[in-house]
Amino acid sequence: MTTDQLQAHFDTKIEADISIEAKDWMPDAYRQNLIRQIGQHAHSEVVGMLPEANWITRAPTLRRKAVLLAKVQDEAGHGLYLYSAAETLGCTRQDIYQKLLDGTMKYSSIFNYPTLSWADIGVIGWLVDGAAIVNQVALCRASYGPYARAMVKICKEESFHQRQGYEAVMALSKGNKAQRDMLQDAINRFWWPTLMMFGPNDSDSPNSAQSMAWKIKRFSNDELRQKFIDNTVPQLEALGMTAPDPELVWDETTGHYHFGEINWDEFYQVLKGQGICNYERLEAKRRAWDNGKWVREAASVHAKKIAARKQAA
Ligand code: FAQ
Repeated sequence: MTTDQLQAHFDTKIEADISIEAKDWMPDAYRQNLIRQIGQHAHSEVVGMLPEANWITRAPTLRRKAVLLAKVQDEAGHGLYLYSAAETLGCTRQDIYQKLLDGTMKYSSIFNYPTLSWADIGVIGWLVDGAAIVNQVALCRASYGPYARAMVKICKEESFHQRQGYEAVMALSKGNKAQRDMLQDAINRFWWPTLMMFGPNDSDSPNSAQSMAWKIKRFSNDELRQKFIDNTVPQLEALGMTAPDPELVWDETTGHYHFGEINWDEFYQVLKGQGICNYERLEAKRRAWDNGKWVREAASVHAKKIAARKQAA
């Protein structure tokens, strides 16, 4: 087939909602866009382990500690599914991971904020995983099969994460004044950064139009952000807590909550590497990579020995 015929075949499949699979022909820009998004998503999962891991040794009870350990391990697993999905597009895991370490590939802005109290852990489960699910449920129908299938498995686990987070914040909301104050403080710090997870407003989102035309993204950044707010405000009210947004109000005419303007300067500063924890997060990942060098070398020597034995047999 000529390139024009291959392109026409690809367009027909996108139009008909037929998944694009790893061995199918695809335009190079589609491939590169997916490597960018899936790679960033994978990096977010593994960098996202750090703020929560900060509280594993300080969880208030054995039960909370066991749940947190399991959750952090789940995030590592999500990173692995996503690196595997990215590799089906022809990149290597090592190459994109190196780009994370060099600071040339992004990861979610939310993980550049510190976890200062135990309430932050509940709030991350409730708000951050809650936002991740709203975004990722839509990605279960992404046009690239390996990405969409990874998302189905990840969403099941993220739903559990969101519920455990809400259960943890519910316990604090029913606690004493110090516990309720700690929870309110965590909500105040994480509310706006969580809304930033959905990306810039649609009018400032350079990738959205093409990603939606290719059906990688099924909803725009603003549509998903609004959906998250509509889902979350009743949960906030049930806790008896408030959002740090004086403009947050139910709008009868639109049937949605109206909310105030996000501080986009802060968002872009964090993306440029100037968030509170950007340096610390990348340093932790670089240190782990260096410390793991001997493991990678031992594994590769072992793999070579096995291959040589097989060849000789
Ligand atoms: N942070 O044109 P758009 C989780 C970048 S997983 C950093 O709108 P796009 C689980 C964007 O990459 C959380 N960068 O881009 C968990 C682009 O830069 P580029 C991660 C951001 O791709 C929970 C530029 O801005 N989830 O939380 C952010 O169409 C708890 C222009 O933006 C995913 O990655 C941001 N918030 O839409 C783990 C979901 N927003 O590449 C541990 C998959 C935008 O041109 C604990 N990704 N940028 O240099 C997506 O759905 C999309 O990539 C968006 C951005 C919606 C994030």
